[in-house]
Amino acid sequence: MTQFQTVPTQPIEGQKPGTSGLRKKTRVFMQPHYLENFTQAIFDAIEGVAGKVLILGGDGRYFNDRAIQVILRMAAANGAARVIVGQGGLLSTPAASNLIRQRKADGGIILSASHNPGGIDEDFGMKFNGPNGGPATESLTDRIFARAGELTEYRILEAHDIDLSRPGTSTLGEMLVEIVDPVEDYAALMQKLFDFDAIRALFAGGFRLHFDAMHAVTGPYARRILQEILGAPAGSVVNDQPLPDFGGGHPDPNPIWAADLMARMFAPDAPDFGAASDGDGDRNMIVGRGIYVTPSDSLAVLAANATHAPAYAGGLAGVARSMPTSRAADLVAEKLGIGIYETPTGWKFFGNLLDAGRVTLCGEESAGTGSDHVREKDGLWAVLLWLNILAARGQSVDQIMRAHWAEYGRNYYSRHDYEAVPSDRANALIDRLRGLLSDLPGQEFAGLSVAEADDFAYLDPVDGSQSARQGIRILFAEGSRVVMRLSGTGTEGATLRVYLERYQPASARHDLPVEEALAPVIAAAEQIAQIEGHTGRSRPDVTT
Ligand code: G16
Repeated sequence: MTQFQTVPTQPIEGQKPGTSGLRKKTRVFMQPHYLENFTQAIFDAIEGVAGKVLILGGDGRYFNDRAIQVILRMAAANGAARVIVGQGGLLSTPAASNLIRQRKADGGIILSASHNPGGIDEDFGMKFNGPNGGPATESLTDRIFARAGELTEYRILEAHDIDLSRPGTSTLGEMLVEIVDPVEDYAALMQKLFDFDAIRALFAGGFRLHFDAMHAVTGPYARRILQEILGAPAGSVVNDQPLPDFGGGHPDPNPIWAADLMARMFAPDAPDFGAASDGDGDRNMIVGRGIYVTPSDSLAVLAANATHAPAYAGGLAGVARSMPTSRAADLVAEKLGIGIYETPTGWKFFGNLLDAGRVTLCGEESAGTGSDHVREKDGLWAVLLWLNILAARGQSVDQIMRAHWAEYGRNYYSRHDYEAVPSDRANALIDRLRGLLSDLPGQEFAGLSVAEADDFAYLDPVDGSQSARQGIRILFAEGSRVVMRLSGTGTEGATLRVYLERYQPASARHDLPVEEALAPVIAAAEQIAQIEGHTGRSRPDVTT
């Protein structure tokens, strides 16, 4: 016999969603009432879940399984009609977005701290996606935060755990719990978008792939799609077993955290194509034999070549990129004569543009690329689009990149991260910069003259909503740029992100080491922002 309880509680400080949901140390989430309060705040902020259908899953990190049982019992006590859960509690973020759309659900809860490490002493996270499959808008996350700050009780069922290990349907109180294969619907969607026959022929011809799933959620997806359906040889997908601590690593697909992949792709016997994805499967990293493709360049190349894939054969409506992402995609959009949109950091800002049909592709410097097939960035989708393009063009990644730079010019790009900086110091740096903005134009730093400087503000062209203070932009007269902002996804102190970009036109040499090409921009950023003085660090903790 199931019984439901109303449990008295009180607000817990700090339940404020950041760039992508609420991310905290796992032990913070495990505190009494913490998960329950935030879950009830979500339910209340969407005007209850009575009679509604929800999708639920996560990236398999430590506490994923326990959190799912609690959320299921709370959904039942709050009157939800049905919750669809990924088998084993697993759903990648893009697969969850797809399920919300396919099943016409009222939304979904995804448990993940993305690329942050997992484990009892590492990070946990939770985000809500709406009926369009996309991340909660800022107005909804504001409502969730407000509700979390005034909660006095939550509702939960007293019941046994649901067995998540086998597909099928059971009941929890009055609510139906449907356990589904997390890969099936997603794989079917990919099959509709891309030319699987061409990719199959590529592998049949001996093309060698190395996909690093980083012991995170994409393992089962990549194995099924790349090996079982497309015929990449067994062993092409490595680290394919999702683990609660991701094998002790950071499931962050970039040259630092995917160092093994980089070593493999720069070795003499390197495969033709290397890729990786992150904790929850929405990020991607692309590496050719001996060449790393920056996420900003990847977006530009995908935009320029998307018509090779059946889903995009009719052309793109437009392209959107987050403001700190390089302007390489802008050059492609200009040439194609399609719209280009610049949004604040955070996938949630792409949702309105996608829903309104203004853009087809979106991308971010933080290793995220996606399209209107779901409302999240999608790591495996990006890998499959690259494979489709490689199959269609019959060229290597290196050849494609060089041809692209020759046609459009090269936007040298790098991001410097200063992690776990005391928040007061990081805020002081940004506040000081804000105060300097109006005086910067016309001044010269490291030989670069400032043309414009502002704090990026976004006016959503679809719903008219405004988002201010989204990052300091300093544009130099010869087309270089520095952007500085504080990360909204960290769990310790503040992370200062410094985004550096320098354009070399189509006729210039495009084979300089990135640090060398960017040297004047790096020096100007230091002179303007006094990074060392504020952070006490003479160099970034992570450079990507
Ligand atoms: C999240 C967001 C992205 C954002 C990234 C970095 O990615 O979904 O839109 O670009 O964080 O944000 P920040 O610079 O504020 O740390 P993910 O993959 O962590 O969910």
